[in-house]
Amino acid sequence: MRSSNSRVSLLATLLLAASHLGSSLNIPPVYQNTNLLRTIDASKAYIKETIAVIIENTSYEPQTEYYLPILLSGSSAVSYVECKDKKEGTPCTAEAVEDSTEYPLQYYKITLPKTLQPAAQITLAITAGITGALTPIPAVIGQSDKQFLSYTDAKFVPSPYFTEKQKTKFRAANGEIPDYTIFEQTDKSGYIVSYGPYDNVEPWGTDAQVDKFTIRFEFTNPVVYMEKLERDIEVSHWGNNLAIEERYWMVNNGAKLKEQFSRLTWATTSYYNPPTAAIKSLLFPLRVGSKDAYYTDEVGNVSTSKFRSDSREAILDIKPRFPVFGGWNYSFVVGWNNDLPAYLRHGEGDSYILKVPLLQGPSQSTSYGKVEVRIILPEGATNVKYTSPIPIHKEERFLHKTFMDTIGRTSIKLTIDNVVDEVKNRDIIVTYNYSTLSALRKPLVVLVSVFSLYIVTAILGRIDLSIGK
Ligand SMILES: *[C@@H]1O[C@H](CO)[C@@H](O)[C@H](O)[C@H]1NC(C)=O
Ligand SMILES: *[C@@H]1O[C@H](CO)[C@@H](O)[C@H](O)[C@H]1NC(C)=O
Ligand SMILES: *[C@@H]1O[C@H](CO)[C@@H](O)[C@H](O)[C@H]1NC(C)=O
Ligand SMILES: CC(=O)N[C@H]1CO[C@H](CO)[C@@H](O)[C@@H]1O
Repeated sequence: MRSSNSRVSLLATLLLAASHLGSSLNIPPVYQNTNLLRTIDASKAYIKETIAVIIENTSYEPQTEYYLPILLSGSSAVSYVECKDKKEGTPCTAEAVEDSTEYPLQYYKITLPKTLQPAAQITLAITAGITGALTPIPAVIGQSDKQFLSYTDAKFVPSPYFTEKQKTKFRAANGEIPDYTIFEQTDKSGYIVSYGPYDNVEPWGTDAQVDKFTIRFEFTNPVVYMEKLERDIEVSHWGNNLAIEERYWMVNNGAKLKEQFSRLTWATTSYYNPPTAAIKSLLFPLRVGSKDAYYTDEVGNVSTSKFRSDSREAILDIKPRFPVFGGWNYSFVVGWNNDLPAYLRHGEGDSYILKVPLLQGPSQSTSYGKVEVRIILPEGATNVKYTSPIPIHKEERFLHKTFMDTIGRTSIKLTIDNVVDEVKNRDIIVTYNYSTLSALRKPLVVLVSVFSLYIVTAILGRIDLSIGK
């Protein structure tokens, strides 16, 4: 993790190691964590960590910035960090900051929702989604075996500040927890393993000794991971339609299947519908009013899907052609239509406001390696702006050409890496200008094509093509 290779920075790193685990950020010790509760929720296919902390300004200056390091063990990565004032609900920003540290810590700089005066306190609620932190142990299991996942983290919550009192609660997916590290003040009750309360914990790592705990628990659900999702949102003023198509590259990241898959065993046990670590079906809760849903894969239309849409709900229930076991992958496409007026509003002049979910996806807990959302607007749409509910990592603008298009449709492609479905169903707001003239382009093109076709036919009709009558 140490990136420096020149002597000077090595020296600097060594000097800093005496303070905060070699962090090059030089974080001033201006706070104390008065009371901190960390909750680690492992009931999903990824980790949701929540930190509720009362912080106090122990300096002589008003403060606005607070630092939070997150420990990344193994192949884990932070998907998102969000923060708010726990009492008033006002959001605060959390941004990842670069530093060179001896430990795999990712530091976040949190800008407080309001300036904290000396001796004043504020309670922060910080949530983080962490992917790749759950390891199946054993890594390989039989078709009807139970699946167990393992999680490792630091006993004390990493913090560059002194912590007066802290406690950690780990919530497993169910009560079957065969192994867990036991320290002083360790308790297991039902789904929860808790560590602490621990009093007067020094800033993390100053004593160089970083205790870790490992918890292994049963996980009866598949670990659904979409390596990639391409989501197209296509607006048609002309057709008064909003079309959504999603192309998924799915993998089950759970324990791998030991022997050959036995369809017979599967068929006989399926009758009792036992919990399984294989992906048997995926349920897509769509927005009310969704229609014309379809589901295809590499082979073609898959008939084992159900779609139900009424005035209260719209649900697409798909069943892959085979149960997707650990280590297996499956690619498929789903799509549906919606009436445009439910998503599009006409603003001032020739401006339009589109409000549509950035991410939808299945109801089973899911994480995504890469999400590419393409928003395809009509031909001639200009002045495109958007407000995203989550940070976008890459943006591309292009013209999307299809049948009967002249200049191509105004499109934007937004790429987001490492997403967890915690952030799904939040709307992206896209505004653009679209003039009446542009709106006439489509019917004009159609008219002109039909007319030219007519002329050509008429001309051809007059030419005598018959051979020597
Ligand atoms: C695809 O399958 C669905 C579900 O059985 C069926 O309703 C639909 O007609 C099929 N579509 C085509 C094009 O075969
Ligand atoms: C899916 O599995 C096949 C066969 O094991 C492999 O060749 C392919 O690369 C995998 N695709 C993905 C997206 O992992
Ligand atoms: C877009 O429409 C708004 C509202 O009519 C107008 O104020 C603005 O100038 C337009 N922008 C462009 C680039 O046409
Ligand atoms: C200027 C001031 O009031 N500083 C205070 C900041 O908070 C610490 C701890 O509460 C106090 O000891 C300081 O006096």
